[in-house]
Amino acid sequence: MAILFHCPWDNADAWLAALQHDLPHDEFRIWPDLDGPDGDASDIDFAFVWKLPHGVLASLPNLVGIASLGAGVDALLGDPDLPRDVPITRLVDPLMTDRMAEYVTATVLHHHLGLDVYDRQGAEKQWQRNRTTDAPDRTVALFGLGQMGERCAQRLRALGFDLVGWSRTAKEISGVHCLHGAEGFEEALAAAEIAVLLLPLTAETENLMNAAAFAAMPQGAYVINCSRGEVVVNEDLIAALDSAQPNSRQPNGGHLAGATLDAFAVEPLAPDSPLWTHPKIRITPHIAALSAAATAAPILAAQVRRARDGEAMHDVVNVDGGY
Ligand code: OXD
Repeated sequence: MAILFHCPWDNADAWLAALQHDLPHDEFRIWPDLDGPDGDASDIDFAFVWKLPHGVLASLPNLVGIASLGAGVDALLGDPDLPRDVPITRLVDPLMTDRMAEYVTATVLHHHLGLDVYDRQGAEKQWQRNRTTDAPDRTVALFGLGQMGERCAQRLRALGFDLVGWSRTAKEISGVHCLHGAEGFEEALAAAEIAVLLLPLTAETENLMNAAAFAAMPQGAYVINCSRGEVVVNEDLIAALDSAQPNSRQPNGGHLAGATLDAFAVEPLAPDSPLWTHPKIRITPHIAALSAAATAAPILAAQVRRARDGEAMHDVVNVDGGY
């Protein structure tokens, strides 16, 4: 059998080598070559893909499974010709979950300790100590309570932060005040001194963080987007960062104190995007939870074996739910 592989990243060769190591008897067909040296598309029964052009999966008549090479599946689900009867899995790798938790912890601490403000003061050679807040007095709200949200909660709880969590449906996580649904969303926003976005991109989450949501957050709140660019309305974010606050104790005014953004609707972020140059926005190039070939390959190989043996695969996406 053959596996279709499409990994438009700079380390595609490392991925292919790791996958070939874990699936030594498979032939890998690298998009756009669906036929291989002497076969055709009907040989392909599995696809390991990231941002494959729409319609390709529908042209594979013998597919038994599709695996995303990343945690998110919105690009796959956005294919209007997606074969609805073939199970799709998201990549759930404990290494990626740990990487996300490290990124979120570092970014929360950076703002919590006021290092973002000291960076700006330093650029002006300004020696000034600012008011401090202790972790139990700082509320971090995690929007999205999947595996990554839960791991972030564990790490932040260990540091003593007050934690609120929000998800579409009810969840329970020890040490986290869990909220859900539309009413819970308002309560979570009102508490969110630091909002961490870990939501999948769905019809409900697109543009969720808009002017109304930012206005509902406390004065001086900070936003960390590790989900998808489309979840945040950038113009509204910039307006909330720039809004005049004459009585504010924030050194640079604005309803929001700042934002760290790791995901964008179009990547790479365009050079002329105003997000690059905004003094209160830090950009990272979608690195919060990078997937790693060495740990992902055995996970993906096990999914292939399950599908070929007629067993249910793990971490199967709910196509109608969008994640
Ligand atoms: C993602 C990833 O889905 O980086 O964003 O895996």
